[in-house]
Amino acid sequence: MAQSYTDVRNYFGSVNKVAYEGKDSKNPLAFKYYNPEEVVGGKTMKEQLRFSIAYWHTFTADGTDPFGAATMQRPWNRYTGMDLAKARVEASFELYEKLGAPFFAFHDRDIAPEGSTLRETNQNLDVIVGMIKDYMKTSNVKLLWNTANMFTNPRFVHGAATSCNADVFAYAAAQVKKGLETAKELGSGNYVFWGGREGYETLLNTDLKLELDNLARFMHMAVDYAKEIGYTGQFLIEPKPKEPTTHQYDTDAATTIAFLKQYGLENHFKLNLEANHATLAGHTFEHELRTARVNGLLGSVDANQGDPLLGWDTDEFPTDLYSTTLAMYEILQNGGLGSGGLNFDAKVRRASFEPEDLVYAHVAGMDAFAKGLKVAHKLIEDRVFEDVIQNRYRSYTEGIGLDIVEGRANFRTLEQYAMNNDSIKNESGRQERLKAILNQYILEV
Ligand code: XUL
Ligand code: CO
Repeated sequence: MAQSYTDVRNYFGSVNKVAYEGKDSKNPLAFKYYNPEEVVGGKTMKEQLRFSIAYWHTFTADGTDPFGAATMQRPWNRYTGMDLAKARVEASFELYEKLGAPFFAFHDRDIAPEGSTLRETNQNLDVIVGMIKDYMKTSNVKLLWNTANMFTNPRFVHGAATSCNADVFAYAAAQVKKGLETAKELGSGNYVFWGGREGYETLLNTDLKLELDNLARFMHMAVDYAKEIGYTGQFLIEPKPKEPTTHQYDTDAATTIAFLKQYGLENHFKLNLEANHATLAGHTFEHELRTARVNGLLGSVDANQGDPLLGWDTDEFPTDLYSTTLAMYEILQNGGLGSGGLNFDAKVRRASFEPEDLVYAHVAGMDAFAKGLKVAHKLIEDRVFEDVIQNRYRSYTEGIGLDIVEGRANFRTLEQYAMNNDSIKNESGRQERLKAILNQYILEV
């Protein structure tokens, strides 16, 4: 344990280090499926899952919503200002260690309060980054990613890199510059861009082309600066279709990939995909992961889930085994997440206000992904879907199909073929049978 900066030494006093007890355990503070050292698919679960805790939801958020005041009981809230920031660091490392979480993630403004000038804000940041660095020396916890909060302060009312106001663009650049220095200082594996206000409310006052060009200019400047200071972590963009803006430019995986390719950024960025952002975009989580994967751009995951009855980003802890299984299927097929991980961008419900709820929530999410990993691994090992898919597309492995994929066919040769082939036969897609098999695996693995 590093030096104590406050007089509280134990913020989660009633909680011991969470241990794996197996699926029959009734202990709410034990893992039922997540066994960090168990090997699944040639790596330990810890290495496969690379769990990360989100600073903003777990240590900074207070439970306010658009209709109600703060509800969260947080022992560190007895402090204010920089003392509060320091207490949060202590509490955070206590929780990482108790949960055995190997990573964490933060926005700059989660960890240190803004001062009255940018210079003062950066000084606050330096103090807390120094403290985090100290804690990292004596723990095994690493920074999965950091990012800049360029959406809370009123200066970002029209956006950051896509603001109509060049002074805001400059401020945002200064903020990301500092963020990249922080990433280097703390050895962050990745640096994330989530453009919460990089979008628009109405086209009636928006120069969409200039805003997109400026966003790309900003990203190129970030790439250049990282190179200049020797920061070698992976850049990630996190798509979301809307909220807080009506239309966010990085709408979904496909739109973001098109943006990266349009502006020559595709070799510098990958995607950080969030389950609830996928569903807000009208996609499944696995659709987003697959789209990134087949384009070689799957970088990291914000693990959570939305509520199908609510239309907004509820950021619930992931407990849906179908979703975690199909997500892990994509991640395993991707050969893992490289420097990325599964970051719980998830918050306890406003009514789950006790500190212990934070532990229950993470245990639930970690177990749900551990089970998903095991099921997905077995599905892949047994080639359940691979064999079905291979067989379904077999017409492209010979004859006219092979001519198509190998570039020997054209409209003339295809017309000739079709003219002589009036009895086309299709086969069933067997969707219901496949879903029943998926159920069997989830229930039995
Ligand atoms: C917002 C969201 C962010 C990003 C980081 O919906 O997901 O917390 O993950 O800015
Ligand atoms: Co997120």
